[in-house]
Parts: sequence; C-alpha cells; structure tokens
Amino acid sequence: MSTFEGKWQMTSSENFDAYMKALGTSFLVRKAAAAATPVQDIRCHGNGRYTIVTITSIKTIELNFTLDEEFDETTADGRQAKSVVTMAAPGKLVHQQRGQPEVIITRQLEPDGQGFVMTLECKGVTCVRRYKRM
Ligand code: DKA
Repeated sequence: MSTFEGKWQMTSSENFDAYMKALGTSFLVRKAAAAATPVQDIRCHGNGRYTIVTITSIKTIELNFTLDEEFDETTADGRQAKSVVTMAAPGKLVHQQRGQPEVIITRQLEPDGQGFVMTLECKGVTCVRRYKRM
C-alpha cells in the first residue's frame, strides 16, 4: 500500500508568493522562502503518530503530531496556531492551522505513490506544490 513514509523533493510550486502575502508574510521572508526547494522527510510511527521534517537551506521545520489530536504549532513563518491533522481519505492528509489567519494544507498522494500534491489555502488564495519521492 502507498504511504507518505519517505523523503520527498519539491518539483514545482504555483502561487506561493500570493499565498504568503495572504498569510501576511514580510517581503524579505517571502523572497527567501520562494527561493527554497524543500525536502520533506515524513515518518509514520504507527498509532496515527507522524513526524514531518521540512528541510530548506533557510531553516528546518519539524512537526510532530497524532492524527485527530489538536497540538500547538509554530508555523514556518512564525505564526502560532492550534493545529489538527486528519487522514480525510486514504492517501489524503489534511492539516488545519486554526489561528489568525486560518490555513488548510492538504497532501494528496498520487495513485502510484511516487508523488504527492500539497495544496495550501489561506483567505481564498490557493498555492499548489508538487513533491516526488526521492
Ligand atoms: C512546503 O512545505 C511549504 C512550506 C515551505 C517553507 C519554506 C521555508 C519558509 C521560511 C520562512 O512546501
């Protein structure tokens, strides 16, 4: 069965600057973030526990969570959020950041399990980033 477990390299990004503007991210951080080509290292520990490490040349962000359980998150751009991640369907992880503003991040596995599409939504602005298994 295909899972999110593994290392993934970003291969494309659409509308990231507009998404970061909707978040309220400063010009300098937007420029630095736009230049990054992240690798995501996703580990599934069982019983719904996950670690997602996003590695860029600017910073490394580690997220630890259990599906369906709210946790305190400091986001990549420094916002504080009450977050929850659910497996909305097989191969579909939905990450809600409840805060100001509200953000929904969806990771949808491709049918062959060799990539996923990450969709980030804030204030009606949608950014799409594609990742391939390394
Ligand atoms: C993603 O995982 C979206 C988040 C990328 C963050 C990049 C670094 C931001 C530094 C402020 O593709």
